[in-house]
Amino acid sequence: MLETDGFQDFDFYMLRLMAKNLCHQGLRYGGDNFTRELRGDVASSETIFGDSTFKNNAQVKENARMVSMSEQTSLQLPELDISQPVRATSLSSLYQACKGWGFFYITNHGINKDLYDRLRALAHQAFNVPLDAKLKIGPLSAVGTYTPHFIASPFFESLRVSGPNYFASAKGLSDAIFEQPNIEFCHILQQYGEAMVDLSRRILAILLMCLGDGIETKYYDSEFSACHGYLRINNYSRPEESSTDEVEGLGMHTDMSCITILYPDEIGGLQVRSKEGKWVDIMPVKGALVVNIGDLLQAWSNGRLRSSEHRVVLKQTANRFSLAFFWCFEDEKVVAAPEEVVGGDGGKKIYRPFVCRDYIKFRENSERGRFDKVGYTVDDFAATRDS
Ligand SMILES: O=C(O)CCC(=O)C(=O)O
Repeated sequence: MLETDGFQDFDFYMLRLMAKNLCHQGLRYGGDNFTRELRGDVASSETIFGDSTFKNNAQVKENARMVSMSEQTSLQLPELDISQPVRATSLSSLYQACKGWGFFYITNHGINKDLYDRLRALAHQAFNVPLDAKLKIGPLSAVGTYTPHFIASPFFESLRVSGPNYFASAKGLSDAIFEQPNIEFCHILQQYGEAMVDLSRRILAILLMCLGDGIETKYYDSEFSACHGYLRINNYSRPEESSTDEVEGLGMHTDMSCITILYPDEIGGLQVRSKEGKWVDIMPVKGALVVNIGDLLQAWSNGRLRSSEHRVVLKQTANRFSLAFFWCFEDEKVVAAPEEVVGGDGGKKIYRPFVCRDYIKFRENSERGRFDKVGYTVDDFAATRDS
């Protein structure tokens, strides 16, 4: 439960909470440059919210300027046909992509376009209910499945649906926000959730093959069979004022998953940060889903598979929509790279073993790490001192 500092008025509290978040951790939606700007120029949360709406103030323009200043190019990533048995050449290019960028595409994934279109339409209805209804499942509720605007970014809101029973989770959400029962919403999310679980298992098995002969056979069941997943439905809205500048819709972060499967829309805007710190576009590819490595698999693979910092920039006036499915170790899992996996990298363990729950707590409890945003990553939490 969040500490309310004794404020009785919920709206006022939410504003303070948002402002506090923005100030304390230097804008999860703003990136490094903007962090410095904000800390230097804005003395208090009152300054941010002192006048009318946030969307029209100078901070947004400044944020847009910062995003535009970054150098951007786009990236060619391998497309893995997940419907076919994997070939040695595919494994090799997949491994290179995962080592270098932590991102790749999958094709022939079996997610029917009609299913996606229907899910998108129903999600649109869900985001369009009055804010009061959404806040019934917001950050101050027992479930916390709705993240309102201004928590992760002024332009971002999301709904979370968790497994293993996606129907039940979606029902809890839909009963709270829709006036009438919406069973179709629950069925569609169940179908999507179950398809994602199946895909996650297949992708993970292939990624283990990348780590060496016999790794998948030896470790898939013992290490990964208790994984679980949740879906985050992301809705991005542009600031109202028309501008050609880009704004950051979701700030730089790494995912606290083993892998994440993203169904982006056609608009684009996802960017990955290179090892040298440059932002590079990951363009949507028709019919393909985007997969990225999360912190837990980076740690388990002894850093051989990279969990990259990424973000979303809004380049067009249209709203943006995405579905991000996070496939994670169970909370009580001790994450430790096996000797054979470490051996492939010179034999030195670069992370100490840690309990998954402790890492999640570390991210959630630190101002800079909360809401999945970067500031702290698994490197800050578990890297061995001499690595
Ligand atoms: O919307 C996107 O393209 C990316 C979403 C994302 O990074 C996340 O939900 O963690």
